[in-house]
Amino acid sequence: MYGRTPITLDDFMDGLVKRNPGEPEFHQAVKETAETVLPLVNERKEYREARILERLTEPDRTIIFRVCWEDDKGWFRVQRGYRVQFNNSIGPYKGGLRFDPSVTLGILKFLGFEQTFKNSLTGLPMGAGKGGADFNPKGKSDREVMRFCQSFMSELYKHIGEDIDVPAGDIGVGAREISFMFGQYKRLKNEFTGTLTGKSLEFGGSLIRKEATGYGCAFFMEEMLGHQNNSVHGKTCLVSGSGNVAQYTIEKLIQLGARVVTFSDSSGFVHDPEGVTREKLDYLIHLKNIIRGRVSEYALEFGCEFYHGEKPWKVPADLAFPCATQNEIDETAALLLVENGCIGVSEGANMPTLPEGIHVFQNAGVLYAPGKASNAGGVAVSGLEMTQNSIRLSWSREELEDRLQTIMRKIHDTCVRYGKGDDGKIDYVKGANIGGFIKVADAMLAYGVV
Ligand code: NDP
Ligand code: 2IT
Repeated sequence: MYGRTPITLDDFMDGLVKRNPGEPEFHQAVKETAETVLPLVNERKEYREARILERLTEPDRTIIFRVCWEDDKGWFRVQRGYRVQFNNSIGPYKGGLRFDPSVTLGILKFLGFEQTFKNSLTGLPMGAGKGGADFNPKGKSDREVMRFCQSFMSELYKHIGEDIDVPAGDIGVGAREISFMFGQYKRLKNEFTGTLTGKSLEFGGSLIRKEATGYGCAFFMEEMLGHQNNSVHGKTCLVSGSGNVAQYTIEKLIQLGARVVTFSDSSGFVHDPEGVTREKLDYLIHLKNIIRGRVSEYALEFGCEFYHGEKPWKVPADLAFPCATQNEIDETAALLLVENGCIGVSEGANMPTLPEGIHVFQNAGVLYAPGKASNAGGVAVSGLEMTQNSIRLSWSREELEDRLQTIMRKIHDTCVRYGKGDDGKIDYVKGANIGGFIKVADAMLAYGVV
């Protein structure tokens, strides 16, 4: 019986798939982690007997609710809202909200599971959660988004709180959505607390939060290259996405002296061989955040190529930063990147590389950082926003960027500590998984059977 004797990965996964049918992204995320963590669990009797991995893959609680709202034409709309409170062993549930038509329970479970390890890696006291809705903010008026956010929060507020569960942004949830949701939360609870992060600066937000995921993703690449006496400076970089994470990955890469030649949205990608400059990035940020337009308009404005329906991975470059969504680099794309000379991949998105793609990178000796390590900067500064809210003080931009950089360096150190092989090569997947796992597992052990 499992617990007394070791279990194989196949048997563990069979059980998980049976218990969670129709959730392929969740299966994928768990398998990627179990591959490196299960040997440790099998080896350490106390983890095995406490069935830590089974407990870690079962969310504490899943809340699913109806969200009704009225569109500008007066029609009623019905959406499904979720909050997956995954694990609060080391702190209040913490993680983003995603508004996208593709949102399902399985997607949010994969994201919540990843968040458990990511939040642990930051070294801050944060448990893990994820939520959202199958609502598409694209093409909606500000008033429609406001009505949706208010209706969504009218249910969610019952389940969250500054010491219970602290949501933030993710795909489709940026400053506008967080503001509407915080306004409604404050009204319903009649309290002003730091229950959401990613707030605007006027009402409790933190400097650097909006930049944090992207900056952290670039810093992590700088750490990996620095470990090999190399650097981002002068490198040609591919970025995918053009939202929050992509924008500030590009900004930091430009500051570090790299040349960013691609970015994308769900319609296709732009190739700008001369590189995105500060001025062009300002145009892109305005285009995506204010006009809410398409990246093809950048190509028209600056006379470069737009590739409809394609991803950027066929463009030759030194480094790749997938910052759009899950499963955007398959085996073919990974092979193409390697053939074209790519030496490093730092994931801004959550699980953007398929397992076959990861194996291609690892076999080719590419420095490959999984999102739970390389995109942890966002939630780390969310943690710092919670601290500032609790002490009712705001730290300076310099102090926060310094703290962010230190956290990313420590996450890199953790990956090296747990991921270094006998040949001296670093397996960042193993390092991040084991480094994130131990703290949560030890806390769960200490609590006994809960
Ligand atoms: P945004 O909504 O700001 O941007 C998402 C970007 O990805 C947009 O350019 C969007 O294109 C594109 N995109 C979305 N879905 C698809 C798709 N199916 N195919 C191709 N492109 C797509 O989200 P974020 O930048 O916040 O999030 C990006 C990724 O980073 C996600 O994986 C998220 O989970 C992860 N992440 C985010 C953090 C944060 O702090 N925000 C922290 C850590 C990870 P379009 O404009 O056409 O919709
Ligand atoms: O995936 C992520 O880490 C996020 N979307 C950010 C979570 C947060 O709480 O800031």
